[in-house]
Amino acid sequence: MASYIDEQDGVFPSVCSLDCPDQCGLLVHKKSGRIVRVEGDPSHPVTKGSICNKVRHMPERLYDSQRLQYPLKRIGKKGSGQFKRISWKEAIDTITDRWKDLIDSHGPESILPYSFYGNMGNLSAEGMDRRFFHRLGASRLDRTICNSAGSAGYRYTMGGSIGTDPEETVHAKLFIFWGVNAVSTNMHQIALAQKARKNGAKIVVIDVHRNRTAKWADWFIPILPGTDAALALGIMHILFKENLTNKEFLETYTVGSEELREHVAQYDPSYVSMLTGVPAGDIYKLARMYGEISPSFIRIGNGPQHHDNGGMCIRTISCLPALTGQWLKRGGGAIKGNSAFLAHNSDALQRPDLLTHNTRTINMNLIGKALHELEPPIRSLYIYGCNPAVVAPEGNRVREGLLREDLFTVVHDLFLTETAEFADIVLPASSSFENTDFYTSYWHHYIQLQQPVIKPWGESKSNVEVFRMLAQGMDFNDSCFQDTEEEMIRQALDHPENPYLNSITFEALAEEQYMKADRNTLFPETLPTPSGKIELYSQEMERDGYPPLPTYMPIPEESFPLLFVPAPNHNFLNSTFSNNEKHRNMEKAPQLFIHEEDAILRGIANGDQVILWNDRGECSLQASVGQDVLPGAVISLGLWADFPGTKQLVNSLTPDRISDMGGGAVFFSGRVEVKKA
Ligand SMILES: Nc1nc2c(c(=O)[nH]1)N[C@H]1C(S)=C(S)[C@@H](COP(=O)(O)OP(=O)(O)OC[C@H]3O[C@@H](n4cnc5c(=O)[nH]c(N)nc54)[C@H](O)[C@@H]3O)O[C@H]1N2
Ligand SMILES: Nc1nc2c(c(=O)[nH]1)N[C@H]1C(S)=C(S)[C@@H](COP(=O)(O)OP(=O)(O)OC[C@H]3O[C@@H](n4cnc5c(=O)[nH]c(N)nc54)[C@H](O)[C@@H]3O)O[C@H]1N2
Ligand code: SF4
Ligand SMILES: [Mo]
Repeated sequence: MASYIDEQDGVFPSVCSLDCPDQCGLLVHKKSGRIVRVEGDPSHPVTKGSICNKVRHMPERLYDSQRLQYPLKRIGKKGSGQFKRISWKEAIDTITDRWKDLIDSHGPESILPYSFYGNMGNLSAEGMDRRFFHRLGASRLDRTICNSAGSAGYRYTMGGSIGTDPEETVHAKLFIFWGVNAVSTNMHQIALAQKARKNGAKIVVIDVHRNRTAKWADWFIPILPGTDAALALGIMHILFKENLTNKEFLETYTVGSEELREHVAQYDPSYVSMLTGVPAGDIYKLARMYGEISPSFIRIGNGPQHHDNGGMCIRTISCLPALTGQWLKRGGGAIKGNSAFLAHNSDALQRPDLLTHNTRTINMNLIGKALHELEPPIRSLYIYGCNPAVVAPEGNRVREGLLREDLFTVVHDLFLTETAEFADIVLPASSSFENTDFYTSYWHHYIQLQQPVIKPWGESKSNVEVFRMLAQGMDFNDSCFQDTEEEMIRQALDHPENPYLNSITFEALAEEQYMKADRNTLFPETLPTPSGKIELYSQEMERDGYPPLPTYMPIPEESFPLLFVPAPNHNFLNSTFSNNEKHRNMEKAPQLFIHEEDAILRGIANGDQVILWNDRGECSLQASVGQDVLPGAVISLGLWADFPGTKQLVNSLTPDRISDMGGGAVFFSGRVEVKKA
């Protein structure tokens, strides 16, 4: 396999490792052994050489003087951020000695891994780490913080993460960006829609915020948070009533269309208007557009599913394309996610068979609660590829939990993050440009290989390498802990169960750099649902205790007046880049968008510093007063994280309730009050 490490100068292929659907192909320019420039790879069929600003500035982050170079051990009080350099040997010995003691006295379940997709590489995020913790018998983590409610909801309708091939969407004539700020979070879907727009396509955005995507659209429909299922049901009501459905498609490819037709009679547009804040006239206009324009494509975002009713919401929206038969039209349909097409052999990669007894599973959204209340307690946390002190809900509870003197915490990251400040041992992580890995997008259909371009920064190490060392320290002799990265990739690609992966071998991938899933039909003949069809009526849902038909269920009331939606921003990637001066300057300030009616009531003027609070905590932001949100809702952008003593941590305010499906997070269903600071 090629390694570009020893080449001092040149341009080398690479892939963006961030948790972003676009998963861009990159070209990395090296001079005298250092990366001096990162640009898009023009030959990548989907991302075509354009990349976002965040990653264009990546060299600054790679060579940031703050980047961790050595293992550290805590010398000051817990959380005080005082550390001293130690050797890797001391770090690994300290961790494994402590874990051996804990296993003897309290069992392996006293240890909990806590990770997410800070690096989307399959080996980095769910490879050697999973093998290690399975073998250890540690408590298991349910990784629910991102899209699990939406995925669960979508699965009831479609059977899996199966959507339109985004490359086909250039043929669509109507785009609905539904709760997705794609200009910031999926820029190449915007490029494809822009191309279609030149051929006459119309762009509709449904969102709680007049965000960058809304400003770019032909028609922005503002909606009250958590009410999208009602809007989708109102559209269905009109489609059935006005005979705008595709009967042939419904008969051949779906189950339950008759039940659905009867069921949606109750979602009269005037009633739906009352629930959603969308005028009845607009509901008619939208439904008729959707019924008449074809092909139509819905990009379903993550926003609507970060609510208590998020699973059912996505379940409901995902029924729409079937009603008008869009799945058989080139470019028609929807994307929530597309991971099924590149599913690899995760059993071979993660080795669940190494776990020989039943262990408890902990929902990552409940980490604050778990650190305080769980019996028997969690006594050690190993955190990697994730920054829970900033990104997890009920943030104050999380940070108080991390302060527990008896909790032994290890954090593996590229920077001394807000979470790492609470660690007992900090380990330096190499960047993805320093590792071997393979990447599978959850939006487009390409698998890509990452081969190391530069040597690891300081003494930093990849996730795979650290877990190899930890396995050795724990005296695990299983040969899988000695597998090379190349061997692991081969094991993952050997997956006869996924026909879309048929022609993709390690050799071919090493040769090509990126390869497309073997998808040769617009729409799979049979879906992985119980009936093999699109399930408008789902017996499985009934069995699982949900209404079998798409249904609107309001989010619970809280005793504060304003719904608070703390969404991501343009120049950070979750909390990544929030420590970078340039990115912070591009964002200007952490803002709170508030409707002028709500602002006047509270004596708040544009640009005022305001305090937001509820039972869970408080936070301070700068007011942006106007009409970018509906009255009754306020919106912030970005996971800012000044530390310590910051008041910008929006997750101090977010609830750790669990959504209706998939154990998902409900970041956008909390309520606050706001006053001038
Ligand atoms: N620049 C940038 N790109 C990113 C990220 C980032 O932080 N920054 N994060 C990455 C990750 S991990 C993810 S999961 C994706 C997420 O990207 P998206 O899928 O775009 O999801 P969000 O940005 O969470 O929310 C999208 C929109 O939903 C809106 N929203 C909130 N509640 C509701 C609702 O009830 N109804 C409707 N209709 N809209 C609602 C918000 O106002 C927001 O504009 O982006 C990825 N890409
Ligand atoms: N209020 C609010 N909260 C949210 C959201 C929201 O919209 N609003 N979005 C939620 C969503 S959708 C998500 S996905 C989560 C994301 O939350 P996180 O997964 O915590 O994402 P990041 O904040 O980007 O942190 C990723 C960390 O991984 C580190 N990292 C990168 N590469 C590697 C590597 O190879 N090895 C190791 N060991 N570390 C690495 C980075 O330096 C960074 O510190 O946040 C959730 N939290
Ligand atoms: S963050 Fe997204 S848009 Fe930016 S380079 Fe990476 S994959 Fe592309
Ligand atoms: Mo996410």
